Amino acid sequence: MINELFDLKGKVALVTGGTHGIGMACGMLLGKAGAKVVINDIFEDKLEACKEEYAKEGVDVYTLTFNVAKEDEVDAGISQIEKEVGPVDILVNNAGIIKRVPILDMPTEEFREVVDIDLVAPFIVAKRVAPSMIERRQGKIINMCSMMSVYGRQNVSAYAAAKGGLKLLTQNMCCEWAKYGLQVNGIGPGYIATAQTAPIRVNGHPFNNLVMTRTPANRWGEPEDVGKAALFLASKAADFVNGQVLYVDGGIIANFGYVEGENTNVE
Ligand code: NAP
Ligand code: GCO
Repeated sequence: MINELFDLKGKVALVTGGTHGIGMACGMLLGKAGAKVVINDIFEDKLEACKEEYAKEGVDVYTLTFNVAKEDEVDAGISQIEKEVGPVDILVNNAGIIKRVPILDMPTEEFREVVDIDLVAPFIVAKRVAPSMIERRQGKIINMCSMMSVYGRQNVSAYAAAKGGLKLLTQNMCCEWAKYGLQVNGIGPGYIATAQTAPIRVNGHPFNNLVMTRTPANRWGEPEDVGKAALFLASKAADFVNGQVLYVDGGIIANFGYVEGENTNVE
């Protein structure tokens, strides 16, 4: 009974941006749960390289190169997946970028690029796979949000605006598609140790210290922490979970913060 809840045999899962980091962790666990996993990336060489890593863990992935922000490439890509693998049952809209630039220094084109990939692209890909899910009265869409879906922070305005929008887009997809048997949810990772956060994760970097003190679990998350949440949301166990963002953040969102040596336990 319990294993059946998380058994994804016979399901086709598409993970965008799945050649490393959080996307790979999601693809790996969905594959280990029995799904036929399709990994997308924008660069062919990275897709070839990741196949070996997946295979080492016993997961044979199908790979496809397309830019998630280009609607014609997404349309052609999904058509190829439907033809060669099968209709998409599970979509993980994981691909994303970040640019850490103060608003006053950020060229509008760069702002648009971040929003295009982090917000418009999940719209494009979900809109392309949803009709088949609706026809089959089943489907799981998981949008990779962020704690920046609810928090701002200096220098990540485009990213936070996109991830905030992605939270509400997730809720709207739920409003329109839940009645057809689709479950649409988000995952909001906290600070996770990947290439994306490498620049701010070096020991001694002030930001690394901030994350360690602001995160009650007192550690950076691992991509696998997020992959487990994706497995849950992709499984039967989450069939009545809809329009939610599941934060995988070690408690950081729940925590106002503290300073060493504070003495607030006073009458
Ligand atoms: P990452 O290491 O930068 O990986 C992002 C992936 O997206 C890469 O595989 C990248 O491919 C791919 N990608 C970027 N633009 C693309 C495009 N136009 N078309 C197709 N693929 C594209 O990031 P990560 O840390 O694993 O994060 C994955 C997701 O989680 C992102 O949406 C990120 O915003 C979100 N997130 C991350 C954290 C964190 O702390 N790491 C926290 C919250 C949310 P290339 O490598 O070939 O460019
Ligand atoms: C940053 C980090 C964050 C994380 C993540 C936190 O510069 O603050 O990169 O944006 O990527 O989104 O949830």
